[in-house]
Amino acid sequence: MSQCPQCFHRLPPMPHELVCTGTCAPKADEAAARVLGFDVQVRPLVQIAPNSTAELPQGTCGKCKLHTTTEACPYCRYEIPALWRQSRVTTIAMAGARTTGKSLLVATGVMQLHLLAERQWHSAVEPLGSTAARFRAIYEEPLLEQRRLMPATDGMNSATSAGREPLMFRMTQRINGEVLPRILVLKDVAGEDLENSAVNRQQFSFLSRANAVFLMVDPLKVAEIRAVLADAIPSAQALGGDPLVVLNLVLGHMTGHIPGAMTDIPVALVLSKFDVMQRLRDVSNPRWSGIMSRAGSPLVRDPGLATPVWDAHDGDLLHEEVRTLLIELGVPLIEATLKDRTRHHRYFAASALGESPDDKMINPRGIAPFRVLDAFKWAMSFT
Ligand SMILES: Nc1nc2c(ncn2[C@@H]2O[C@H](COP(=O)(O)OP(=O)(O)OP(=O)(O)O)[C@@H](O)[C@H]2O)c(=O)[nH]1
Ligand SMILES: [Mg+2]
Ligand SMILES: [Zn+2]
Ligand SMILES: [Zn+2]
Repeated sequence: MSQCPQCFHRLPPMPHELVCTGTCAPKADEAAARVLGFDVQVRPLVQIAPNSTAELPQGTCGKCKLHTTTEACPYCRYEIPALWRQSRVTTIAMAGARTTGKSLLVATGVMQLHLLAERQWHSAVEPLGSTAARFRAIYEEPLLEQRRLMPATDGMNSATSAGREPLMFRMTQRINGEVLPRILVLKDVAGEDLENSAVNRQQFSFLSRANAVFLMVDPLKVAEIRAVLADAIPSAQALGGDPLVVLNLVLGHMTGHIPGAMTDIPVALVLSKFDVMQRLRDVSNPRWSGIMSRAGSPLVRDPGLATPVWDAHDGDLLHEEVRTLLIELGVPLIEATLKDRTRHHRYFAASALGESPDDKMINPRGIAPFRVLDAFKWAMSFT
C-alpha cells in the first residue's frame, strides 16, 4: 500500500479527493497544517466523479471548471504524482546530528542511483514534480558547478527548509525479465532539529511512518580518531551533537514519544565520512592502523554498482565489521539502544565525498562516493 510522500500516511485503497491543477490559487489549509506542523497552501479540493477508478480518478474543479486527475492526500492534501498507486513506493527519512553528512548522502546517493538504474536496470531515474528544480538548487549546483559544500539544512520552522518537501524519484527496476515500477521518496532533515528536544513534534511525526530511517553517525565525533588523524585531515571541522542523544530523540519521534517503546521501522545506522576511517590505515598507531588494513574486508571495497539489488551476504559482512568498529570507537551504547528499541536495524559505512574537503570546497580531485548506495538498496529490498 502506497504512502503519501509528504506526511508518509498510508493512502486509502481508493482516492478520497482530487485537487485542482487548473488556474485556482492555493490557500492556507488548517487541517493539513495540523498534520504537518507548519503552514501549507492548497488549491481547491475537487470531488471524484462516480465513474472513476482507483488508478484513474477524475473530476472537474467547481471554481475554474478545469478537469483534474490529481489525487490529494486525505491527511495533508499533498498532490500525489501520477501513477503513484501503480508503483512500489519506498519512503526514507534522513536522521542524525548536525554535520553528520545527511545532505551529502542524499546528493551522492541520488547521483549513484542514476548509475545503478542505467547499468543494472536499463532504466532512467525521473525526478517527480518540483523535485528536479529543488534537487538542482539545493544539492547539484553547489556540489557539481560551484564545487563547494552545501550549507547546513534549515530547520523545519524555516519556510524554505529542505525538510518541508520530499524528494521523489521514479524508476523501473528490470531484473531477469521482471519489471517493477518504483518510486523513492527522501526527506532530508536538519540535524539542528534532531538535536533539539523542544521541537514541534508534529513536524517530525512522519518519522513514525517512514519505511526506513537512516541514522548517520560521524566518526570525527570520536575525540581519539580526531587526535590520531590530526595531521592527516583538515582541522577545524564543525561537529554536531552527541550521537546517542540524537538517536534517543529520533527513536522518540519514531515511536510517538512513548517511553521505551520499540519500533518496527528498519533503521540503517550509517557510519558516515568513511574516508576519514580509511585514513587510519596510514597512521603509525598499530591499534588503529590494524583495524582498517585487513585485505578483502568489506570496509575497503564497494560493490554498490555491481549488483542490481541489495546483496545480503555482503551486507552481513559489512554489518559485523561496522558493529565491531563502533565498539572499538567507544560507542557501544548505540548498539544497546538499537537492540532495545528497534526490531530491525543494520550497520552501514559510507563516504559521500571519498576524501576530506578543504575548508568549504570539495577536494580538487572530485567526488568519489564509497558505499553510498547500500542503505538505499537495503531500504528498497523490503518494499
Ligand atoms: N571527509 C568527509 N567529510 C564529509 C563527508 N560528508 C560530509 N562531510 C563533511 O560534513 C559536512 C556536513 O555535511 P552535510 O551533508 O551538509 O551534513 P548534514 O548532516 O546534512 O548537516 P545538517 O544539514 O546541518 O543537519 C560537510 O560540509 C563536510 O565537511 C564525507 O563523506 N567525507
Ligand atoms: Mg543537511
Ligand atoms: Zn499526506
Ligand atoms: Zn480550480
